[in-house]
Amino acid sequence: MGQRCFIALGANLGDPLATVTAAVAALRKLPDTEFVAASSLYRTAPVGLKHQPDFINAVVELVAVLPAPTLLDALFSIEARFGRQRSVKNAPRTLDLDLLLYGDATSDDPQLTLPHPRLHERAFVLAPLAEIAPRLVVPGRGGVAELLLRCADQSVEKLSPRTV
Ligand code: PH2
Ligand code: MG
Ligand code: MG
Repeated sequence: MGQRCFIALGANLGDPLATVTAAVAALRKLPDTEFVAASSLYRTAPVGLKHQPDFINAVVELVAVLPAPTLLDALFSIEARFGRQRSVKNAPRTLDLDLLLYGDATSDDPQLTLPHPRLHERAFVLAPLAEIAPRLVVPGRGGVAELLLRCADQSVEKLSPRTV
């Protein structure tokens, strides 16, 4: 039996719409995983460092037979393929892939904290997550729909397929 996993995609450098679309296609092809769903793309205001371009965000659901650290390595290699450079925290990026949830696993490991430590307070994650898994409960945090209501002050815009 695999683990139900959710991955957040984010990009705000280069051609973020094309990058996130291509990254979803790369996630579809990951070995030892079964692709379940991809959210719409969202245009979102930057959270954290304000003076940077808007992001394109999305969330993908898959079932993974891979152990979480192996899945994380696979995500890092997709980021690298899309030209990700690591500088300061929250810097603009060509592609960020974050493992949000790995089944019900909880972990305090700084290399891989599960659930993702900030997912419950970020509309740019919760809006696409609630779109594909509206009844999902984040261990220790609560239901995604309720969590999203609490971030109503954060601006996210769902893009219609025509704008993508
Ligand atoms: N990612 C961050 C910091 N801030 N803001 C938005 N809107 N979208 C992101 O993906 C994002 C962010 C760190 O990973
Ligand atoms: Mg991130
Ligand atoms: Mg990241």
